[in-house]
Amino acid sequence: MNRLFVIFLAALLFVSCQPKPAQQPEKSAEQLAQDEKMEWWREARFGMFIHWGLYADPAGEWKGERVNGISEWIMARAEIPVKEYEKLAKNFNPEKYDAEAWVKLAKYAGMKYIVITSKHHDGFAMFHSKASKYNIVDATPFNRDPLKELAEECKKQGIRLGFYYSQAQDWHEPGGTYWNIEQGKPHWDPDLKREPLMNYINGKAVPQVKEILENYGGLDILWWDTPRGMTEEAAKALQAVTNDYPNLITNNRLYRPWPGDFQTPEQHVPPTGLDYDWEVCMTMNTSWGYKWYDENWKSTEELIKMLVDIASKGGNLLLNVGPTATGEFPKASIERLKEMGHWMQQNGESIYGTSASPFFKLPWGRCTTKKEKGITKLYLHVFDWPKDGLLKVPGLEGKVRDIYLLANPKQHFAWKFEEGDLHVHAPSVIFDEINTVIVVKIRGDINVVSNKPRLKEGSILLPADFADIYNPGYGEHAVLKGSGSESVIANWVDKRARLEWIFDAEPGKYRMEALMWSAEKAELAVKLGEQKVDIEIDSTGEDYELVNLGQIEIGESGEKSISLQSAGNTAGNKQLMYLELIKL
Ligand code: FHN
Repeated sequence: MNRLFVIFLAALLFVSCQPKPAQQPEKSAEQLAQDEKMEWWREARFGMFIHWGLYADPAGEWKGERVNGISEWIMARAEIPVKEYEKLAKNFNPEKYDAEAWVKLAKYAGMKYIVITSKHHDGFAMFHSKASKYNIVDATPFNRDPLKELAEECKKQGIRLGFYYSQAQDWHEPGGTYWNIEQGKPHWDPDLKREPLMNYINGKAVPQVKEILENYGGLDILWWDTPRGMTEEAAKALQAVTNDYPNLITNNRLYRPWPGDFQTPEQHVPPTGLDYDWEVCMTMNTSWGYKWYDENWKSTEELIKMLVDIASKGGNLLLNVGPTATGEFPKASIERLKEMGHWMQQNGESIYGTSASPFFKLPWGRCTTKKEKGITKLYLHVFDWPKDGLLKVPGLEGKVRDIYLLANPKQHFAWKFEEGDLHVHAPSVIFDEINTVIVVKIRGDINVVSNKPRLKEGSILLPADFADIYNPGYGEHAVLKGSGSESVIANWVDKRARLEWIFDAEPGKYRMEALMWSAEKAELAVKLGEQKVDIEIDSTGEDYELVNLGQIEIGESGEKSISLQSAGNTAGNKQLMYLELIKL
């Protein structure tokens, strides 16, 4: 027999002996088209948000007084009359604006797309618009279209571009909505004679959206915002415009409820993944627009860990920069972007095109994963290096072929499987102070036996680092400090923050306790599934104490959740409590 034919027969036999892959439900043509459209966006994981407008000039101060809140809201916060705010345009001359430098820095930081405010709630267009003279080319001495320059640079440097457009709130127009319109309140400027919403939608919003979609070389994203006072009629009029652009990605903020192509958790990271495309939008300090005295900067470490955390849950991060009225990025933003870029140059592979972590919880950090050519790669993001130099990957099953350092693939690590976990023997050297990425290369698929805690005839400990922390968008965020037995939930200040633990349990009656510290008498709402009990706890004094949270009864076996929310304490809005663990 011909040799080639034998090889062919052998290959055929091999193929037909392989176990059949598990049947995946077939995707509809619509889902396939959606996957195709979202492909680059899902792959990107990291983008830059830019909030730039007239508000960069007052930068948080009006008539010598500091105005509370985010700077792009200054017109509403300080109740500035339309005619007075308009005057800002006369002096707006961002001569140091350099689209090439902005794009270059975004790319260096590892960002794959930019979304910039083409018109924020103040109604001022940062692009040349025929639909309204209230725009940067016609109303300012600058006389350039910065968004055109940005679009050209993005094309040149190969980065995707999106425009933010405030479709409902337009504080400049008689028909535009404003923040408390839904409460029946009047616009703060009595001289702005009101008109129906559709006058503004048809007269400005629709024509401007047509302009931005037509004149900027084909946008990749249109980012709607704050659908306050929106009507279905208005949403449909705008949707009719976007319908002509099948590849355009839009968010969920056109109308309420509105699916869009992705959801937009703002100023907080969801504790778990979502079964929909999502993108966290986040400021580096507090304000979106430039505010000269906003020094509440997140550290580069926080930002890198945030990006990794989001990627490990299957989402994107849109990280904001608020340029100044001269057209420059604030120094603090530049520093952080460069430092993030430095980390991304070495570790970007562990972010781009990755999928969510297959693990329930990893006490030392996060995991992202990728599958290519029959190889599964696990990227272990080690935030807290185990002191004994032994990195335990819980419940992992698979044919490990190699383990190495992503920043230096020549550095390999020994491993063995022990008691169902993979143990990576890594010397107790801290490779990267923020986040060391170790790659586990596995042939074929992996299986993970979940390390979800299990409560059965006895006790269970639910440590702080197994809690999902639900933080409010704006306000103080409760945070996890440390890991394993040294982990603690700190900065639990906001009453809206909620801690939740998921675990498996058998039926029975259990006494519930929390190892915690509370300076004051406090109230806690404890929820087990739908059962809710309000508990008063005394001050724990100087140190942590096991505090009794009462009895709970579990009727049926299966997955359960316990959540804790503080109803406040006698100390007002100060640190409510610290919590180390829950014990059942
Ligand atoms: O009101 C705006 C705010 O100024 C900013 O643009 C953010 C970004 O997501 N969106 C709105 C608040 O949700």
